Amino acid sequence: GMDLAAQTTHNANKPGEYGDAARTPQAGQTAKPSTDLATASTAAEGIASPKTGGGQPPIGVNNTNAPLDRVRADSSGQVLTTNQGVPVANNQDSLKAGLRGPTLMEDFILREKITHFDHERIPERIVHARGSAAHGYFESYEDLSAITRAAPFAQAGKKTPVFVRFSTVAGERGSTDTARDVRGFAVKFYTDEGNWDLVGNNIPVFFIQDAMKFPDLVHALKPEPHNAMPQAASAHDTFWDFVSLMPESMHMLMWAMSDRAIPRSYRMMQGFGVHTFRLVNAAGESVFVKFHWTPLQGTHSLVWDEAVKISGADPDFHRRDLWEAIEAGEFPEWELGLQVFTEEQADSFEFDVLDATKLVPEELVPVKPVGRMVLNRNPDNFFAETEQVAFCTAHVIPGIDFTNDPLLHGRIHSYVDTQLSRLGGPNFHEIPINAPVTQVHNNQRDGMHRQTINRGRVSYEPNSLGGGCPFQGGRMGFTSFPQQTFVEDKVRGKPELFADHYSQARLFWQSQTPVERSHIIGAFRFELTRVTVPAIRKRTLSMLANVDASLVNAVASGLGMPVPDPQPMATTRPLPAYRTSAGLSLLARPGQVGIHTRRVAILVADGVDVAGVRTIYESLLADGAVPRVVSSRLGQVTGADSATLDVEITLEAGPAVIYDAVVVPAGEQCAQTLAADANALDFLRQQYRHCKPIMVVDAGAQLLAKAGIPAALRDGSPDPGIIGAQPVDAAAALAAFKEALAQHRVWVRESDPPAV
Ligand code: HDD
Repeated sequence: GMDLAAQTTHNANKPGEYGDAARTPQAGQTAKPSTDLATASTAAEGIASPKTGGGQPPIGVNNTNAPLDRVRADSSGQVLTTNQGVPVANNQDSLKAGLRGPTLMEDFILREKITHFDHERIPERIVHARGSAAHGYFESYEDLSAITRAAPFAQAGKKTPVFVRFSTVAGERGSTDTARDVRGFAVKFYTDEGNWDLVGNNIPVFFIQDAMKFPDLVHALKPEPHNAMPQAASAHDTFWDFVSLMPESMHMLMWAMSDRAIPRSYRMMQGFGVHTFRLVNAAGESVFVKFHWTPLQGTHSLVWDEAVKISGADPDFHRRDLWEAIEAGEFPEWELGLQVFTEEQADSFEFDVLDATKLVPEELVPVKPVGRMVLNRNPDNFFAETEQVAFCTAHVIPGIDFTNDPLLHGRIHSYVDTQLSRLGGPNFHEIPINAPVTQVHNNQRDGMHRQTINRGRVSYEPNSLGGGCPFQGGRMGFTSFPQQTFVEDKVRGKPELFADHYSQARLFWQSQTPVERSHIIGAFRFELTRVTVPAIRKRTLSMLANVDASLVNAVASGLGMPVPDPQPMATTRPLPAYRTSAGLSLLARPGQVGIHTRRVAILVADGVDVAGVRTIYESLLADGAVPRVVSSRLGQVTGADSATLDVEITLEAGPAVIYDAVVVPAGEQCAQTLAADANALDFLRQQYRHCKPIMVVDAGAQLLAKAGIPAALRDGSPDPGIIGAQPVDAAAALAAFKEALAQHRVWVRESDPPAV
């Protein structure tokens, strides 16, 4: 098991880590207790949660925690020092020749402080600069040794610590979380056979087929080089210029224009390894595999207008959401699924599994659940952990191997290489967050910022002076799968099947519900409206014409353009005729997971039914939702019966878009007061427009009328998302409201253009 006490291996390079020395505070030091790993997350301590029972995080042992104690610093009760450990007497004033005299060169305390500050920033990631991360563990459901010798799958119930970083792709480090973009989903497994990084995205396919095109793709996507605009957006000329000349991007564009690219939360999105990988067992037998992460929180997205407004209201929306959920003990969880197939099966597919613009439909190869991943601890320090973590597709372990996907091969080079400049040298593997929990022994030496103090005179192999150590592992070690290679001419080119750019884009479109299709049309219309060159719009439409007639007609009409001829295809082969694949639709996925972590605003003013608010508040809280009392001003409001209620946030500071639903409680005077505040009326209009459940009690209904919100749908039937409660049936109304909240959105209300 991964129980630290039972751990026999220890990293000789880091002798203090597992020894008692690391756990016993030195005289005069206070150290964070690290022996009880289950409660190591101080933040999660003492917070009762239905998931965690008595306030304890689950037994998810995370043994990345103890090794990091070596480098953790806690300044409580400590004197301020320089980096040399010299106590500092005065941290306010520089050393001067007289109170009004010049600052002295000899002020080493000032100079050390400023010098370190001057170098605080490191280059941001060229892509995926904006991200958020958390610690946790992966637990295998079963022993998968029949198909892979990879350590995390060695036995049922085995736990492997992980560090997971979610990210956007295009935006810079300080950019908004809710931009329309692909999301990175990078998992570092600290296995007992070394680190394995599964560096995936929340979309199972990619824009391009060959790493040769990656710098071009990123240059086209990033802010344009002459004026550095736009930030964190693909809606500009250079991006669409490039992709419309690269029809292989069509499938990925369909996903990127869907609601997948505006997730409600990092906790509510799927993850994919994208490429076809190999699993290899101890006997050296191999199968192909695709990796899928499915969130237990359900898969949910924002609507575009909401995403835009959240960018202003809370640009850290996803970072905050992940952080707060973990602090509250609502540990996000994903199930890992594998699509396993043989090389022979792959040969029979109508697409090439080495083409990263294609997915393997679940109807062809079902997804087999093999384990779960729980994130249960926030980082202690953003820079040291989230910023310095280095994911590399080259980091594989025995049992996991590559295929000949040309995109993957370029990545194997790129990730290690980029860390050399981003993290400043070849020793980035020694940065605590990147260091494996297993032993590291080799003859690599020196370089910038070397931490390890290698002992002895031997740094070569073979050697006799070191007794031949470290020695080659042979069958114990990583052995590349001996895939047969064929003697062919050197060539720059692609297999024929790579030239089908449209059939899976069409499969995706056909698998979407009408609501999702309408959102995809809206996204293409928005992005191409921001494109200023008509020829680029036209060329993109000519690609869409190869996907679906209703799609291209709707987008063209939104742009006021005629539908052009379809772009000539790169292949003359007949395209495979897919029908639909249920798993590709977000809305078709089972998402009924209750109302945990759903944010509910309760709008109040003087005269509100305080007892009613308390009942609703406590009932929502009891089911794991996050209610907030919202009003025009902070302070207290006084109910009709002179009971008082604390306001938690204002309409200005916590606008509609950061909530999943709203309640307007009873109270005649309350409704009148709110009706005079345009912030309250805007709040309700936006909740309505974004298809969120609205509960109104008694006089609260007047407020909806004042905001111009219709109680009925266009066909005259009552809006199922507007739940009216009278005192007699308050309990039933609350139950109906929670049901609507669990569904997340009331799509039947939506229209394009919006009615309210
Ligand atoms: Fe990449 C970062 C995912 C293609 C080169 N990539 C990066 C991250 C993710 C992905 C999640 C952020 C990791 C983190 O949180 O630190 N990238 C993908 C996926 C791809 C993909 C799923 C296609 C299947 N990437 C790709 C190609 C190349 C790169 C083809 C280059 C040939 N990616 C990089 C990089 C980055 C990176 C430049 C920037 C920062 C870093 O690596 O550490 O090396």
